[in-house]
Amino acid sequence: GMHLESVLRSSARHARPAGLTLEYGTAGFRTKAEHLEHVMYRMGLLAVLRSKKTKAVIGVMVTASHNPEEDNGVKLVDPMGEMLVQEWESYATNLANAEEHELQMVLTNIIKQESISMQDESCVAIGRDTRPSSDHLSLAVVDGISALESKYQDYGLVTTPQLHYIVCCRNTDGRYGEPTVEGYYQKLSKAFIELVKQSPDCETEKKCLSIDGANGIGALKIKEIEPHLQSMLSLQLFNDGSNGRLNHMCGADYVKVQQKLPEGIDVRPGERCCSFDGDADRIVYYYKDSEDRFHLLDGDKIATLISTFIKELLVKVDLKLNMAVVQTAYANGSSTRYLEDVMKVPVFCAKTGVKHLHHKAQEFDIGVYFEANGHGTVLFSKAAEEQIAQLINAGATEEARKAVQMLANVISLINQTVGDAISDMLLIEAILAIKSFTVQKWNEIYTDLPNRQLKVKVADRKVIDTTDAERRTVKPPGLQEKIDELVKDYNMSRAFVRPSGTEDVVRVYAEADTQVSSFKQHKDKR
Ligand code: 16G
Ligand code: ZN
Repeated sequence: GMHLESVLRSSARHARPAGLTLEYGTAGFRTKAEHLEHVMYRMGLLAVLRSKKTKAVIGVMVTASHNPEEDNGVKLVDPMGEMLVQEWESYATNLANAEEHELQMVLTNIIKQESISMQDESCVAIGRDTRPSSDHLSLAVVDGISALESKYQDYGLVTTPQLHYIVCCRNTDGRYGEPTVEGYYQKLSKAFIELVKQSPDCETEKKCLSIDGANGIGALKIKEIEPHLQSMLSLQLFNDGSNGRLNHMCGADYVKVQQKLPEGIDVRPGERCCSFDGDADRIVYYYKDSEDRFHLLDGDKIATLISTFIKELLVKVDLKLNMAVVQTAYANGSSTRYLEDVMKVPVFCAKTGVKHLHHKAQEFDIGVYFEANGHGTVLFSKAAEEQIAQLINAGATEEARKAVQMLANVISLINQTVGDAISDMLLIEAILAIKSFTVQKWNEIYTDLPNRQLKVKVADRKVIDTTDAERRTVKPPGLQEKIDELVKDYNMSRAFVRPSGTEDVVRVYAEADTQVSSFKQHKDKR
């Protein structure tokens, strides 16, 4: 048809580099920014098709998250603010890899297979991070959208979770909130202030938190939300992008993997700090003690803090909602043991990648999910939200009324569409204030097992195949037996290998109750 001719004409302006094949992986497409123009254009096209198919606004986010500044990437956001449904990932891959002369055929196939009616309305919401390449690349997305004569709205510089929030608001008639960045600030800050007002020392103590903005979009947005917080939280922002490079020696991924302080942040002993990643969908906390030792509070510690808090509130209001925590293989064994044995909260393990955790968490009235790397949120079922809303002002005691109000505010404060560094940070800060917890006290809830994470370059990472939520390998033969052999000489030990979904490497994880190697004894024994 006529539309597809204009698609091909504009496509010539965003030519695909010969021989480049990419895959829509765990977090969309991700590679060097200079190789992505055709992908952006084509994702603009795909977003329009997805919008027509779902009869809803679809999001396109241009970001490469925690990856280096010269990289970029793109992912699509589905109507409820969720990740693109898995069945469409292969359409994305096919479209990105099609030769120029195949483009029309690939598009026609998607339209046919999904029975898309091209006359239907469509609208795409676009967002981008602060990378130098993002502006230009997001214009290529616009070009794709325009080639199919679709409506769109460019929200410009936003965090990934802000775009997810906006898409969800747009498709729920504003029931989730006002579909603007300002609406997001208002929703979150109102809930935060109401929560913090419940803390015992709210009048006396100013809570000071140091934030490493990873020189990215999160820093920009922290500056915007701060005036809304009415001095209920005093923030000190570092790595705000004014000198350093994005994610360079800083940010949540650096701090988690290196297990050390980021550069560019001034840390006094005992002071609470946190790091965002490059698109502000991850957060980790940390502090240094008086002996200069570094202590990390990762996604597992955050999941524990939040789920404990919610469970305590549920007991106070006498609501029988089922709550579970969803983790990945990377979750520290101590966190799993604490949640199951002490908190009596059921814990489930999902494959790496937000979509897997999110999906599992949807099975419960309240599903708390966090990856150890700091990506996570809390999902409340519709039934849970309704039960909580009905109890407002109906509590038997003052304490129960307060607890219901707090639950309602937790629901407003948490970004249920996706993990969100700003929203998670505000919830954590509110919980610490309400419980009068210092960061040390939070850290002492349980003690992490020492652990290490490495990446190994191999010829073909796809020869490794895993099962049991990536905790065991089934291929190549013999590998799992070798791992078992090494692990069995240590207490509380666990190790696994898995092919990365975002890089051409194999990841290796190990933990045990000691960092001292028994390798020597092991050899002596034989
Ligand atoms: C992506 C995922 C993240 C996961 C990471 C694992 C999303 C939005 N992001 O960044 O959740 O932890 O990939 O990467 O799903 P890996 O497969 O290379 O270890
Ligand atoms: Zn991210």
